[in-house]
Amino acid sequence: MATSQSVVGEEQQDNKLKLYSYWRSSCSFRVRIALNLKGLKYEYKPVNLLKGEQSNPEFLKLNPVGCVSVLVDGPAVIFDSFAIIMYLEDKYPNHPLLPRDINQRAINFQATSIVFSAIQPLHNLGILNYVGEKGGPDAKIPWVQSVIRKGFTALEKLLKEHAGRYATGR
Ligand SMILES: N[C@@H](CCC(=O)N[C@@H](CS)C(=O)NCC(=O)O)C(=O)O
Repeated sequence: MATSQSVVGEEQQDNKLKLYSYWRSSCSFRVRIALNLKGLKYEYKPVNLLKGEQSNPEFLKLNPVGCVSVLVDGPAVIFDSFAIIMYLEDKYPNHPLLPRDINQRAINFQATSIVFSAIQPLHNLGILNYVGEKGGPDAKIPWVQSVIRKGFTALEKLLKEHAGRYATGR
């Protein structure tokens, strides 16, 4: 996991981060990407969503919402991938994830917000199970497609003027 850039992060890190995560979860992917871009080492704590481990009482003490990811950094327990990434950005400023320019930052926050609030949570496991219960198993895929299509359409409009090598930034 560590890259050659991780040396800087390791020097600054005096206690080991713990990440409660599930390999196939997109929320977990973004946190792992942020940790790796910053070159931070962490201990991986798997939470198997398919086995319902997110609802275990011990896990709910860390995240009362019952979702991954959760980051534990010494006494700090942080849940929600956006909150975790912003915490990492503040605490470990090496290899910054955000541009300095406030207008460019606002573009990043808008893109983030579309993914965090208009796409991903509308088709997470809990919601999909609910849609399946109420509308039957065939209702799931059209629901997911409609949510993703709407969100990606918005993302494309937002990023049209800003994308380069990356979604925002050249
Ligand atoms: N806004 C939260 C959403 C967390 C979330 O929905 N996590 C999903 C995995 S991507 C989860 O744990 N789902 C479990 C469930 O729905 O029971 C974040 O970005 O961390």
